[in-house]
Amino acid sequence: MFITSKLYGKVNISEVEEYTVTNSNGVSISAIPFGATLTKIVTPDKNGDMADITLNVENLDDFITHRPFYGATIGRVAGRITKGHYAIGGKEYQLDVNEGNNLLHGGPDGFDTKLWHIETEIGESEGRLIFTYTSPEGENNFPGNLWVKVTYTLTEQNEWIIDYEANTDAPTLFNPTNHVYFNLTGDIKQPILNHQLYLKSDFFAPLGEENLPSGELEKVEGTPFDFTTPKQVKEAVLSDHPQIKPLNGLDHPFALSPNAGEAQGVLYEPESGREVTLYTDCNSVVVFTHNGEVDDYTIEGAPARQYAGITLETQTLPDAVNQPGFGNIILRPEETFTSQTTYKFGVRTDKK
Ligand code: G6D
Repeated sequence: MFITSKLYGKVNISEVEEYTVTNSNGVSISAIPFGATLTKIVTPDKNGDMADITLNVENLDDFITHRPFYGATIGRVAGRITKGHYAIGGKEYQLDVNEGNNLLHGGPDGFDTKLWHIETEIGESEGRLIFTYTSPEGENNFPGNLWVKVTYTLTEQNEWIIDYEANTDAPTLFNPTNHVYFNLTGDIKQPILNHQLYLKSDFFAPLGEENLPSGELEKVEGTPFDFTTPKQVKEAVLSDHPQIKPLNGLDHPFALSPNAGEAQGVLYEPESGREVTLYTDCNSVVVFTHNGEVDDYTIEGAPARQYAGITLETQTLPDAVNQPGFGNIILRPEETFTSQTTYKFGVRTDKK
């Protein structure tokens, strides 16, 4: 297990290094302190060939200019907050909005736009990248100062473990996620449509106007949202379901009932044999299938293609502060927020 670093880019006069943790299997994760952003995950396929299984921009300037969220830590609140507005105990709060009248992914100056502090730790069987950031009172008009720590751990068992920890000095909101996009083929020119997905989820959250959750939870049974038995992603993404057709794919929260140590999902790609197993203590995972080509920047000489990656964004159900029954994202001064998500990388030699 070892950690290396190299110059990745510059933010004004600040140099930004990319840190890479590599284990004895040759599996590695790379990340940068800008946005506490994951930039690469390299794993073997069934022939032992190594490749980066994530979608990301090629340089920091594109990341800063276009804010694609690829691999970024998202916060204070992932997803959308209706009209950027909420009330706690009768007190109303108005946050900065950045997608029409709504707040998306933490607002105009979300966590992905910030330069975090980074420390590294190396042990026998684990390597850690420890990111910290202080979000000042009033940032994106959120109340309270917020101290956040996000730790990326790579283990010898090929797990990327994300630990979140946060404290505040006034009641505020906190619902982070990581916006990693997987493409297990190792080639972002290949769509993720033939990836196989399993989700231990019996309900999904339908979206209404402006991609805001309707507040309902609908059974997946009998719909393209049913991944309780593994199936190809394209069976949902290319369906005519009224929740999918208008979006040209998935962009939906799936409700989870997590039990410690129990897999909540598996993403598998048969040609490479690569799989990622998801564990989390969150009550949902947002699956977004990169539903349109993005030509604001190029990756490997071409625009980021439609279906170039698929996210598994673990979090509390979106807009929870406004949707009864979606969970609690209020963080109070007397509390410490902790949450853990693990992506475990593996390979299958058969083609099942
Ligand atoms: C779009 O609606 C989707 C979001 O879910 C996604 O996170 C973002 O693009 C990158 O806004």
